[in-house]
Amino acid sequence: TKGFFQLKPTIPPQYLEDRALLRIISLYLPTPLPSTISSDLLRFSKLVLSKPVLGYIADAEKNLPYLKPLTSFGEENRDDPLVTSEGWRRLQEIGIEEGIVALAYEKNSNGEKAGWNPRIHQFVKYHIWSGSSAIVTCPSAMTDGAAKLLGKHLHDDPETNEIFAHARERLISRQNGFAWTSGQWMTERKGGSDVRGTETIAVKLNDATDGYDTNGQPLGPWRIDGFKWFSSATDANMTILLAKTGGGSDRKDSQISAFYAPLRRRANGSDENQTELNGIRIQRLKNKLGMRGYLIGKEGQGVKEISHILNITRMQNIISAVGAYGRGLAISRAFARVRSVSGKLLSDVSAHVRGLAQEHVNYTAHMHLSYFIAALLGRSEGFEPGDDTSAATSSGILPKTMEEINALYRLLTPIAKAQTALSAISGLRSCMESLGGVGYLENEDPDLNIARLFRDANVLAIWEGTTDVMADDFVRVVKRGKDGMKILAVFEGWVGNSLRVAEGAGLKAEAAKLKNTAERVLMDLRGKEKEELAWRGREY
Ligand code: MFK
Ligand code: FAD
Repeated sequence: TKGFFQLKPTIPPQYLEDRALLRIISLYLPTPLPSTISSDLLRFSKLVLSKPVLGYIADAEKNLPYLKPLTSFGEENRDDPLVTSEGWRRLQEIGIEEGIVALAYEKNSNGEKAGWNPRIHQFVKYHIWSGSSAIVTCPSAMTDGAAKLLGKHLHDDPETNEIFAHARERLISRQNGFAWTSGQWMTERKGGSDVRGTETIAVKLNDATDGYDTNGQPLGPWRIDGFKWFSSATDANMTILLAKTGGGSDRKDSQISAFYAPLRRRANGSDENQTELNGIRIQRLKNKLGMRGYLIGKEGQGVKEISHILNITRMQNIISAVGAYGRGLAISRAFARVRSVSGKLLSDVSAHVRGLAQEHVNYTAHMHLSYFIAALLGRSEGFEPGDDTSAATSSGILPKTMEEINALYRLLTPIAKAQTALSAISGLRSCMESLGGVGYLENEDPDLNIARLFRDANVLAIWEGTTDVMADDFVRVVKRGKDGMKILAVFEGWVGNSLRVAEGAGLKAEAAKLKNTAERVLMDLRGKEKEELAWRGREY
């Protein structure tokens, strides 16, 4: 206990000191910021670094989920064999209460105008949450995507309208106990990037009475059998999944369709909260089905349907990446303020500051790309520019027509998903190094644990589509007939506009460099065949 001990760095609330985040707020939310939002963001910035929340993270990290397939008497545990930690559950509850999903929906769904872009509001809060969430943001991302998808099918079919509306109401709720989370089951053993090899089969049953649980609750007329290889939120209340319809996975005429399935059904009893799994067996936390569900949309349109989720979860992935990066930099800054080398604080060592400055530039650039896309998402969901007074709207940096907004959102999401994930991983690695040996330790202070942020960031480049799959997606979009050419024209317009803004801001050399790259990429995209481009997608 004698000798030197390093003073512990203190991370200030992010709302007070993350300049990139503050710039995003001043650009995309009204000025002055409504006091309800600013006081909420300040309170939340303190909450995420508070002792109880840090304790939940530590608990969730230490007590990993496990399966209890049998009861103490050797019978199959039909209630719920999955056991999660208290910390994980509390973090999920905090996310729900704080509206990490709900914020995107609550104003618009009441027909009440928010006066600001709800997606920006949601993602600013999500950003602050990201570094303390122990990745409960994964189920919340899928929940958001599922709410969006079900919201598109509320008036399709009298058999499902009420069921989808009921599920959606729970997905966007802030009320713990009532609120639901959702999974997203696409990946199977044959492949996750390419889901065409899906082996899970859905068959419509003739006997409607089969589709109810013992309490008369509907479970769905489709019986779904198969094996899902990954399921991130196995504790979720429902899932959206892909399965083949039309006679079997090997038949040529079978096609991929999307399904909604409750994961838990009410058990035979009066207790409203007592549930059992909906015909699912969890193997090694891998799911074997035999469940019941409802078709979403038309048969054969499964990939197209589930892409509504992908375009939300990828956006959430983007904010997770920049959120974790932002937290890592906050830790690096805090450390530099208290750690001395050769008699100087690190914050006064020019080489160290230069390294951090480079990371901050990179972080800021990715923040701007990310929130630009978040703004597009809000606009594509019906937020009108006339509804707000933000600097972004008055400066005209956002496109005006719905066609441009949708096209840019479609094209920029995969690019940013791949790019922010890779940047956050490499940036967090630098942040680790900036703390020296302490950075590498899975240390006991969850607020300073950059190693955890780095470890968790690595999955951001894999799930929701790997880097090359995002590159492939980008190429597919621009090479898809007439629509692709239109999207490319919008992209070209946006690049041109961005270059003009850069030149106007005096960044002439940078703009010239970017222009060269942009011209080459655009020429390739116009002139080359899809096959020629696919392998170069990563470069773009
Ligand atoms: C903490 C942050 C959180 C995030 C949560 C993470 C939890 C983890 C969850 C997962 O990892 S879930 C699994 C995620 N899996 C993937 O992301 C799969 C990656 N692979 C792809 O994205 C492939 O490109 C794809 C499976 C979509 C390819 O399948 P296909 O059958 O070859 O698709 P195709 O033919 O390109 O598209 C079929 C239709 O869907 C087309 O419409 P049309 O029929 O009208 O032509 C496409 O335009 C449309 N489509 C595909 N992707 C789309 C899309 N439409 C809009 N947006 C998209 N992204
Ligand atoms: P593969 O598709 O076999 O990919 C292997 C390699 O091939 C990769 O490097 C990839 O980039 C490359 N590749 C594939 N296609 C192409 C192409 N067209 N061009 C160039 N290169 C290509 N999935 C779910 O459905 N639900 C979940 O809840 C879920 N949770 C997950 C949680 C975790 C922690 C992880 C790690 C994964 C999860 N996944 C989930 C699965 C995830 O989405 C897949 O792992 C991912 O999409 C990649 O699929 P794959 O593992 O089959 O790899």
